[in-house]
Amino acid sequence: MARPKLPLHPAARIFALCGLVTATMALALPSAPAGASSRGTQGPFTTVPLRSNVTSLSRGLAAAKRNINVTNKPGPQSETTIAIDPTNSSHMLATANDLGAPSGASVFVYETLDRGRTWTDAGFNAGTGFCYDPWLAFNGNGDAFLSYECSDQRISFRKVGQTTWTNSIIVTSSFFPDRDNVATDNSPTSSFKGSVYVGYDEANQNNAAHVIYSGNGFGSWTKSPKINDTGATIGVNAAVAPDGTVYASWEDWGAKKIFVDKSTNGGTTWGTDHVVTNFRINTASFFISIPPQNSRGVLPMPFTTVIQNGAHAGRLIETYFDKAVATTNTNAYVRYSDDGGVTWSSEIQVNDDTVNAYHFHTAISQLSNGTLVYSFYDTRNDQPANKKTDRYVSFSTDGGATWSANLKVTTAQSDETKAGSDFGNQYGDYQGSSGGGTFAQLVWTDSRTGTMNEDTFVAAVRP
Ligand SMILES: [Ca+2]
Ligand SMILES: [Ca+2]
Ligand SMILES: [Ca+2]
Repeated sequence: MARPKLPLHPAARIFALCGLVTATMALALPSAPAGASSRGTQGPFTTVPLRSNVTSLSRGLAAAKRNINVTNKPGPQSETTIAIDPTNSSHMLATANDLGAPSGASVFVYETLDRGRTWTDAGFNAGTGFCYDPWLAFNGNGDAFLSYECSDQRISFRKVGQTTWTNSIIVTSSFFPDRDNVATDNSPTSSFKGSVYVGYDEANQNNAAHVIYSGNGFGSWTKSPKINDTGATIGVNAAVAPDGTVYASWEDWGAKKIFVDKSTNGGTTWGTDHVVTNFRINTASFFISIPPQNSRGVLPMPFTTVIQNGAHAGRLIETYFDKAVATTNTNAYVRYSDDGGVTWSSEIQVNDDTVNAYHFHTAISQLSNGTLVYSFYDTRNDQPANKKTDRYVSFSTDGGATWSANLKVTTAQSDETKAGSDFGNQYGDYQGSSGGGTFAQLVWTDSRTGTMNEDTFVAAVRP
C-alpha cells in the first residue's frame, strides 16, 4: 500500500485503502531526457542448482519446480518480501499482503526450513485489523523482524528459538506511517552492530521521511528527526553500510527525484539531502499507469542496498525504474555512489531486451561476496500488448557497473489486466529479494493460478 498525504492525491489514497480504483492516471512523458544510459555485459549466468528444485543448470531450462508457490491459497496475495536467515540459509521467511483472507487477518508470514521447497505458516498474528506493507529482515543471530502497518507503524520480532512473535506499535496512527521497510545492521565492523532500522514516511505530516531505530530491535525505539529537507516522500528505504552508516532513500514524487540522506550516528542526526536521479517519467501523478499495471499504477520508488563485502564494499546501490530516454516504455536502472551519496554514477540500464517492453518493481539483494542480484517485472514476452509479465534477474560482479544477460525466472506469465483481476492492487507496490551465501531468493506476486487468486511465488537464483 502507499498513500500520499491528502489532499494531494485523494483518489490514490482511496484505492490504496479500499482496493477501489477510482481514477486511472495517465502515463505522462516528459520531454527532457536526463542522463545517459548505458549497459554492459557479463555472463552467462544460470539458475539455481538447488538439490531437487532443479534437474539441470542449463540456462533457460523450463524447470517447472523452479518456481514455488508459497501462499497457494484463495484470494489475492500481493506485495511480497523475503529474508534468508544468515545463520542457516535453508531457513527463510516470506510475507505478503492478504487483503481478502476469510479470517480478517491481512498479513501472514510463511517459513521454510528446506531452502524454499516447502512453506508453512510462521505463526505471526496481527489480529483482524487491516494491515499491510510487510517487510522482513534477520539480524546476525537469526532473530527475525517484521515491519508492517495497520494505519500505525508496527514491528514484530521472533527471537531465535522462539515460536511466538512479539508485536509492538512504534508510531501511532495519528502520523499515518506508510511504505516502511526494516533493515538490520549485521556488520562486524559497525559500532552499531545489532541495531534495527525502520524507514517510513508520515502521510499526515506532508509525507515526512523518518527512520525509527533501536539498538537491538526488541524495544527502546527512537524516531529520527524529519530527514527530508524539502518535498514529500514515499518509499523510504533504509540500508546499512559495513561501517554502520545508515542511508535513507525515497521518491519525492512532486519534485520528480530520488533523494538520499545518511546518518553516521545510528539514526540520531541526518544531513543534507542529495539527488540520486531526476525522473523522466511524470511522478507528479503519484501512481503512474503503465500497460501491465494500468489500474493501480506504479510508483518508481528506490530499492537500495550497500555492498557489504568484496572490492566495492561500502558502495551504495540505488535501483529504480524510469521512462526510457528515447521511447515511451520504462526501463530498470541502477546508480551507485562511493562517497556516501554525494555524487552518483551515470544511469546504467539493466534490462537487455530490444523491444518496447515495460519494467517495474525493482528488487535488489547481494550474495556474501558482494555480487548484486537485481530482479524486476518485464513485459518483453508480450509484444506489443505489454500486459503479461515475467520476472527477470540480472547479476553484477563489479559493483553495479555492468550486468549479466537477463535471465527469465518465471515459468509462466502473469496478467493482472485481464477481466476479474485484483484491479485495486494488481501486483501491489513492491516485490522482494534476499541474498544468502552463494544464492539469492526472489519473491513476487504471480497470477498464473487465476484471477483474484494471486499467489506469492519464490525462486532461487545464483550466478
Ligand atoms: Ca536531510
Ligand atoms: Ca523498456
Ligand atoms: Ca492466492
